[in-house]
Amino acid sequence: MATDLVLLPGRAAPTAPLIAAIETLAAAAPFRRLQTPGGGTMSVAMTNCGSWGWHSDTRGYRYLARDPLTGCAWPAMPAAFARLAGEAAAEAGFPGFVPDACLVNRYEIGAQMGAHRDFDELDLRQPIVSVSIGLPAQFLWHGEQRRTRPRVVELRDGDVLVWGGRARAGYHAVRRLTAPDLLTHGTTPQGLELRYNLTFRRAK
Ligand code: MD6
Ligand code: FE
Repeated sequence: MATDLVLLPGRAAPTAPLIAAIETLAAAAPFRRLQTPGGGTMSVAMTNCGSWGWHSDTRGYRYLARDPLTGCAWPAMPAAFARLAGEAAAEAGFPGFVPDACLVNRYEIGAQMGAHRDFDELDLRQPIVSVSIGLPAQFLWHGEQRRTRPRVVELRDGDVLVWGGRARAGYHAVRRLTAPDLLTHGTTPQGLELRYNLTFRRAK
């Protein structure tokens, strides 16, 4: 794995309490499929919690203090989320990480995320902590150039990926989510037929 891209396998397990918290916050700030600046619709549904929420529409990418769907502030970040993110960052070598934004991604079967860089935060010395929940996914690390053939990182339920330093500005993507292989998985975690990803950032 690239330097400064640190996988903490199972660090967020068990994920049932995280799923319950996601369902609670999604009741206040519903999942929605955002428009891309180019006019397309993302296949991943998103919502946020914390002081800032990541948003995309035809005007571009940015952080907003209020949910444009409801006009309300984003739901507060659960204390357990902030603690998990801070502890995982410290274990990966980034002490003092205090997230003010948590983007919640929901992938149904068939959803994917194209290659991108996370570049909308003010201080790129701050890491990102990413928590995977539910179905496994293949995370694709391209690195400095979008066209570089990616390294594949399998992200499973409860895995935490911490990302910072020289890796912070790298291109990455998530391969199209496929139906679980019942031979290798038996049943899906908690019967979840989808994947959630929490990405904790310091936006401002
Ligand atoms: C995902 N994650 O895992 C999408 N970005 O569903 C990301 O785009 C991401 O996991 C920056 C840092 C970590 C990530
Ligand atoms: Fe990203």
